[in-house]
Amino acid sequence: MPQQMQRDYKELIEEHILDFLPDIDHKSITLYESMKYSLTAGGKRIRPMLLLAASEFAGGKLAEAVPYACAIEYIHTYSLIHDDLPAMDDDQLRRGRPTNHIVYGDAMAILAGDGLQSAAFEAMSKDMFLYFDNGDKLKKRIRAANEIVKGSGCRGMVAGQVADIESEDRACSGEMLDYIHLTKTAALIVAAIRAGAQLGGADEEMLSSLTIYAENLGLAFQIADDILDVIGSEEEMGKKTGMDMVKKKSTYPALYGLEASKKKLMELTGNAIEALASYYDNAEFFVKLAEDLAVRGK
Ligand code: GRG
Repeated sequence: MPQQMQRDYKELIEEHILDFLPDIDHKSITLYESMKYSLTAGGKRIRPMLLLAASEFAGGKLAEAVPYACAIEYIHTYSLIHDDLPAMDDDQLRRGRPTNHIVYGDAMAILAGDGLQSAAFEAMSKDMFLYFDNGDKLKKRIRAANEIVKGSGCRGMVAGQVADIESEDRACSGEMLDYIHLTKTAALIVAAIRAGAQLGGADEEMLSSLTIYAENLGLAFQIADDILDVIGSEEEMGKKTGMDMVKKKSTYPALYGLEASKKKLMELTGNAIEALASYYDNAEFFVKLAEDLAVRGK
């Protein structure tokens, strides 16, 4: 199945990103405004794009994957809001705008994150109700939601955030650093791709190839982010750079140096692309996305 361009997937997400927020009582309008503020602040939409692309790649209908694509972006956005809080990274700038707690206060930012997380699960469960009498489609949806729950939860992204916080100011082994990256960052990327693949009905062989692609891309993504924190500009990143060193964070450049990190980024990108080599031109979207991310960190 030929894949769309990054631009097409992104447009679809921008069109629907607010559609799955629950109808909120006017008395809670600040909560809605706060969630909407971060959702429409201009993220790259990598995870929902990957979910849509994986679903199409596996033979699914694009429109049917949209609720799950938006759900994963809600979860990602909640994680960024919470990560920026004073109790975590204490950042003032995100996606080129003041962070959620700077605009709405700490309490509302915590609640906006909570609200986005539950909205994600409401979006997916509401979609499942539509397929209650279609066993095959319902199973695909349950499998997709399960990938997202696992990737974002306490063996995935949340576990990674914990390990990241606990590694601050400490000497960190290469093994621990890989664990942090694989959980904090790669787990949600793997979840996006596997959820899309499950929705589209991928067989075991395709699921396994896509998982290898996703793990390599997820690690590469974090290493590129670490490199850009050293060499990138605030304008390019939409957030303050150079903070990993200030906060003595465990990163690839800190542990291995900049050149070795760039080499690792290229190696992981190559591995990701290689994992989908047998799908030839059908994997064009995935290949281009991996290359584009690698170029950012070059
Ligand atoms: C608070 C449970 C919890 C988890 C936070 C996502 C995260 C975990 C922390 C953010 C800090 C960080 C640098 C994480 C690594 C993943 C990453 C590079 C996130 C930014 O993702 P992009 O670049 O952001 O896709 P946009 O804004 O484009 O969506």
